[in-house]
Amino acid sequence: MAINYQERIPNNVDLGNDRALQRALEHWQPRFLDWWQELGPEGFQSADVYLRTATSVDAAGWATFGKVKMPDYRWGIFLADHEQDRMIGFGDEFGKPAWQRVPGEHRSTLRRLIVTQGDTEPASVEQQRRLGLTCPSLYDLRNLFQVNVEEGRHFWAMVYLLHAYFGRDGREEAEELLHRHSGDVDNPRILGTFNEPIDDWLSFFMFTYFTDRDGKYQLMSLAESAFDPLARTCRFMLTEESHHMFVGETGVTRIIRRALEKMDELKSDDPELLRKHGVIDLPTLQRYVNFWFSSSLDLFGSEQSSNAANYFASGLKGRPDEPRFEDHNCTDTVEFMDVPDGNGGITSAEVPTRNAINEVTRDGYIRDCMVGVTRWNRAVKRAGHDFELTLPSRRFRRSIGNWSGAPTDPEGNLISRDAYERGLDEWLPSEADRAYVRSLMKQVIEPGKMAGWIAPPDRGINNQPVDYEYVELH
Ligand code: BYC
Ligand code: FE
Ligand code: FE
Repeated sequence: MAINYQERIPNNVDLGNDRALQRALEHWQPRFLDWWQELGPEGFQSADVYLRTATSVDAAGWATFGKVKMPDYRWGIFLADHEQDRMIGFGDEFGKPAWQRVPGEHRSTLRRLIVTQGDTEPASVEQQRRLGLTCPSLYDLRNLFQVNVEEGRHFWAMVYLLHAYFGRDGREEAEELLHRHSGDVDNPRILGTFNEPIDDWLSFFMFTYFTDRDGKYQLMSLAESAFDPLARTCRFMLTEESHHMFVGETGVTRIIRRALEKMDELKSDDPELLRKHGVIDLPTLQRYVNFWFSSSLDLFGSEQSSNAANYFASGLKGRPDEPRFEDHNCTDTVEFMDVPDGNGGITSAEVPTRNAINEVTRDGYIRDCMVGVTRWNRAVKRAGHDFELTLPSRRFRRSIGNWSGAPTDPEGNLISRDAYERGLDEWLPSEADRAYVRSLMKQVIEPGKMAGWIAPPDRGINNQPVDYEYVELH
């Protein structure tokens, strides 16, 4: 297959003059397209979708809007602009020049980090592949597809690094990324959350709010990497990530708005009554928050991690916004954290900062998650209701780290296993909740129309009206 490189694969990595990379991509690209057809958005491959495409990294090119069929989307390869004389910003190599090639001693660790990041991108597309069939509006359908094609591009971004810097091993890993599948019992995606099904739009908005935000924090950590091509790749990915979280935050805002309207109309906050009128009650929303927040917290890894310490020491992975910290060495400091003492109590552990990097990153993430929750609560309060959404404790329902398997309530109090098992029915979406939410999922595709459980957005995309035909179905 002949590829016209500048046209077909927009890039700023001089792909047109890199024969080895061309050969690797020529082999991989048709397999990517097969994967997209098979496991990408179901039922919409021939629709014209109003999409943003990155054609360059400058202000004029990074967000070019137009209607395209998704299989014709131009998945490009972009690195943020090269920074002259960039220095390593943390760890044992602090102040030395950033690496333009992969140092032999870090090769396998770096490859593993890139593969783990790369694995999540196609996983999310697989998780979301059937959502188009139940979209609440054309506006939302378009946003789903925007997220999907950009996760596809993030997949390309990691495959580019594997192809360009890791030789044969890298090419093999790039193949494997197409073979693991979300939820596959024999060959699942690497990280837990990316094997959870997303078969309703409430889960989609929760995922883009909570799980894409893990993406933001992991990309910020990798954007500090001493391996300059990885840092620059992640910096550009972050520009796209903010739209994904916007979709999640505004999606939940619109669900709340609709619920509040109904509560006013009915003069009631009775979940049963609200359900009869086809909206999502706030306690149900809280249970979905509990599920997706706790699941996403696990993605940061263990609170005490020698892996994280090694990444930091060797300069592979820093902390989000590393320049904001005063100490970039972190050999003389400790962090304190609560851990279960093994006898039903809680004790404080002193952990060398380097080993606590995952927890430091998680702290920033939790603060960032709170911002939207506070905004949601303000809307509820302004409407005159006293319901408050909360984030559960970071100890709640964890499967990774110190609190893994420790039975706690959402406030983080250790409780008996029995009480925990019983509590879960009330704290997490029940089968009945899921069935109810699923029952609302009916496709609405008339331009400007919204499903009854969600309010319209404040504005359209790229200054288009809300009733613009964002997706043309044929
Ligand atoms: N599930 O010391 P530990 C995104 C493994 S999201 C399963 O605790 P470490 C996106 C770990 O690999 C961002 N396994 O933690 C969002 C290790 O295995 P080995 C994705 C897990 O090593 C939405 C062992 O447990 N990017 O982009 O510091 C849509 C002990 O490890 C989990 C990244 O994650 C888990 N939750 O790992 C689309 C960045 N957690 O070595 C996209 C790359 C840990 O013992 N990954 N393990 O075999 C990393 O930086 C790190 O590997 C982790 C933490 C953040 C995952
Ligand atoms: Fe991504
Ligand atoms: Fe994303």
